[in-house]
Amino acid sequence: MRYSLLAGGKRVRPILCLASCELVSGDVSSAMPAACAMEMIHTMSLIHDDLPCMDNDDLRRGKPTNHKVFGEETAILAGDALLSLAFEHVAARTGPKVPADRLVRAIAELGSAVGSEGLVAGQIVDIASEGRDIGLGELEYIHVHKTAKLLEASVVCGAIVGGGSQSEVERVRKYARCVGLLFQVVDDILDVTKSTEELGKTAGKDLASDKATYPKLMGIEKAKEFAGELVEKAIEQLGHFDAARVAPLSHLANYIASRHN
Ligand code: GRG
Repeated sequence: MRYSLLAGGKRVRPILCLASCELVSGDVSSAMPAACAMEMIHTMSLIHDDLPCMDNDDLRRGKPTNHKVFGEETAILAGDALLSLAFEHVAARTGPKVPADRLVRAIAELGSAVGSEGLVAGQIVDIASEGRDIGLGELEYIHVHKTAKLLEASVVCGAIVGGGSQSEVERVRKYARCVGLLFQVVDDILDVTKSTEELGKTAGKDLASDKATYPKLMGIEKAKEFAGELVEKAIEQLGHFDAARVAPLSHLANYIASRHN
């Protein structure tokens, strides 16, 4: 559990959770257990995604994958235990300043982001799409569920724990939906541009591979335009909030749009 959780990574989900709590003028220390839980769930999904029965990857965050080091049985159990610890951590460690009804709402958000309408839904459709052509609608479904749902839960839980009103929570949810999709569109663009740079080739890895990606389905220029529209739409949602508190989330949207890894 420690090996994968502490292996590095950008920590985008916990940062989003804390920034969202700050946006609604909440006490950031109250959102720390939820922020850590997001990273635990994200890490468990990476451990399971890398397994031989899933993507069968050897490297993650620049290190050998969990199952390569500890074996498949331990990797599965480490993932299961991280998932369970995430819920225990939020429930047991969120301080008494957060009213119980808010805590329960945050835990429900977390559960729905992970289960059969969240990460698992995205993964199962992704697996079912292997070896056949898919369109933009199905690609979006996969990314919304595999990637955007947990980003959404991170932002929404930060706002709930921070004491945001219902309308504030719904605004940050819209922000997160745009940022979640943006995250994946940029990932797909980076796959093309990075492999083009690394290999010195004109066609990037993903344009050549079978996997459906935004650049492959809409072309690289249109994918970049789409990313630009998503950033604008995300930042638009922040217009309603205190301008002095908006900077972290608006910079994060721009960071996700312009990141290089
Ligand atoms: C939840 C029970 C349960 C199972 C999980 C395996 C699985 C089902 C879902 C796969 C989810 C997955 C691996 C989605 C990809 C998400 C993604 C964009 C990963 C990369 O995120 P970054 O770039 O990575 O934030 P770092 O390493 O920086 O944290």
